[in-house]
Amino acid sequence: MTDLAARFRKLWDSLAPVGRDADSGGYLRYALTEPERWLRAWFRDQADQRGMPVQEDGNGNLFAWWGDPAAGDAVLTGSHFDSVPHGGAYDGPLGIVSAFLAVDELRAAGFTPARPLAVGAFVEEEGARFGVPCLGSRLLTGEIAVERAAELRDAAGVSFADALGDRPAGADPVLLGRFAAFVELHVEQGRALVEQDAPVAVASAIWPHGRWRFDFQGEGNHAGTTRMADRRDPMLTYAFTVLAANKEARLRDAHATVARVAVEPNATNAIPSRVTGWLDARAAEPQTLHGLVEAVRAKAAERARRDGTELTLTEESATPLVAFDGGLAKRLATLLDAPVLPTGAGHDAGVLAAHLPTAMLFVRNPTGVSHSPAEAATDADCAAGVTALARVLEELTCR
Ligand code: HGY
Ligand code: MN
Ligand code: MN
Repeated sequence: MTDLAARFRKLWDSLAPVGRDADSGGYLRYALTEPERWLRAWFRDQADQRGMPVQEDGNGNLFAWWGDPAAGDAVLTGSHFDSVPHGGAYDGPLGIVSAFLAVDELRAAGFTPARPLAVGAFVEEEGARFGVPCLGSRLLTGEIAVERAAELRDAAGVSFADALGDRPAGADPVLLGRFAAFVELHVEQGRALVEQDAPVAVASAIWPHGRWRFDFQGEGNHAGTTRMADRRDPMLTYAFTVLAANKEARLRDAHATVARVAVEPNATNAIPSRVTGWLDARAAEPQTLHGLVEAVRAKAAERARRDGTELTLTEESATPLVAFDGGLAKRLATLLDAPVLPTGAGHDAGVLAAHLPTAMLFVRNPTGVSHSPAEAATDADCAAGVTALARVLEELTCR
């Protein structure tokens, strides 16, 4: 194992156990809960060890600075700590651990950046607790209203503002204006690098994607005394909609997932009064995504008419097609002699890309699996990712 791989493993092991579920092996690192707060303290400690002052932006995002923030033209790197329920180890934290190690690599080489460099940790990237993905970066950039963000609530009814300990500060154009570029390193969520036998890639684009909430209202009643013909059962409309989403996505070579459902009253012997399902839909092209969601809506509405139920559809989050800065992607792919890949996964880099030149680096994931305990990366490839990130940061801050 090379020295860098060993140093990666040592730093990785310092946070790997935090929030890990002993049964599933997956992670339960929801934003601003105890495990993620431990990781935020770890972030501060790592920054302190490197003499990097930490700035909070009032939205839950952290920024560790190498150089004077007021000098402007800074290069930001980093990612997020939070996970989906029983998510993998690498999705998010790999970008933050790699960023601190890249700083170490640059310093060990005697490099001093000509412009400030910052390591960032964005809050609630997965949206697993408060329902809106990239909440921290959307707040920083003003892409979500503070009032809406403050009132987002988790399953226990705790608001984001309460979890944060204050009303979120919202857009910070002064801080955002201090960044000239953002580079996020992330574990690949697919097998393209395995197939191309390369440890690192540069991102070209993020598919347009979003989350839509389908509320089906029916009539609660007794499971044993209600004739089938007399029922207005929202579970039927929900079940049909799940199958319709799968079919319409296959017809369009798009992706549709209904993986979260809430049932009221959720009792074995009571016909539900209400069923809520969340659709995660993604496609390579915006018009394909729009067509997919509209087709699912129309099929759900048609079935609701037949079932005597009522459908309410709410768009909870939408991310347009993100085409990363082409010149930057090409420059980095040439620098690293790395392939260029699109992704169907959303990232804070996808939000920031609308505000400043942004790039992503992907690190090979042997399983290609993500949002699951099966997500993986080898120490050697993670070390290659650190080396690549250090080279990119040097290239972007050397003048
Ligand atoms: O859902 C996504 O694509 C990202 O992991 N938040
Ligand atoms: Mn993720
Ligand atoms: Mn992620």
